[in-house]
Amino acid sequence: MEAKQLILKARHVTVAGHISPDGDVIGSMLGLGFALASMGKEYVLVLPDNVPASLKFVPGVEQIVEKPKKLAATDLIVALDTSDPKRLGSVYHDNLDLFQSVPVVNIDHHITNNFVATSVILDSSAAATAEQIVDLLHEMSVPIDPTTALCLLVGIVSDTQCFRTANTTSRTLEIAVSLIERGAPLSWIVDCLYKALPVSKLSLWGNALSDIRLSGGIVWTCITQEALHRCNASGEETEGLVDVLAGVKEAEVAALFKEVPGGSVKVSLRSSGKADVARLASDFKGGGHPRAAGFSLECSLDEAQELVIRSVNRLLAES
Ligand SMILES: [Mn+2]
Repeated sequence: MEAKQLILKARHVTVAGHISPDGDVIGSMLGLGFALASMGKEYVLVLPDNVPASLKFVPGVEQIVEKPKKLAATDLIVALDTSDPKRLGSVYHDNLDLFQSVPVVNIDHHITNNFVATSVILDSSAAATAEQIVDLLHEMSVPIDPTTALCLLVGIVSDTQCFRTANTTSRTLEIAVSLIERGAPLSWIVDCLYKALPVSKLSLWGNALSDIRLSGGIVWTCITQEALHRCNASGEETEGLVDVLAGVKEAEVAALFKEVPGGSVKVSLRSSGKADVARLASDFKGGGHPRAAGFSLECSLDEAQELVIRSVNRLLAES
């Protein structure tokens, strides 16, 4: 059965998002949630992590159940912006029986998608999952009210970094226009997302940027646990730093290495287009898009840098 039929048929829908939630997954979850409410359906929104403080401005965000223990009975699970069930974290691992027994719809735009579900809507040409939700609501003839439009525009603005990424298409802009026409306040959203720099974040970035390295076509830097403590910054305040590195003129690939407690390193990669970093990320069991991808390594910061810089060099030589 198709996704829209599954949604139209369900009375109670569980909408799930991915670990390290971003503006796209939160905007998409809330946008779909408000639409489900207007269709007279019961729903619950669940995340395996906390909503970052920077996204608390999105209307309805208090409805999101963070790190639920066990999911309640439901007719349908909808996993958003999630390329792999593992990206649902504990929401998936602690509810395997439920995932086996009810239909699952996956709506995603990552080219590395390998989600096996009852119905998968995969559109790697969509700049954001929120864009896909707009299409789905149109297909189901569900009207989009101003609050729903706002949430969905948050998803599009944040995944395209304000309509600047390479996957921003004329279709993305058309959908954004339709949301603005339905009452979504674009400049307010942009202010909420981008005029919101805490000093701790800037001092962390300053620290990391003063230690920037460039070799071959790669620019990179690291965030240590020690720097996070010293700057009084939270782990989520590294969000966006790799995109600053991606603006470096001399580099084809930008990398950010973030030390995680417990002995692992989170690697975020950006490419100016020559090298496909999604390919490299999938070699390391991660995922993403050709120009933006990430993965984790169980090793020290030094080892991670050595391994990744070598792999990126090889990738650049091949492309
Ligand atoms: Mn997304």
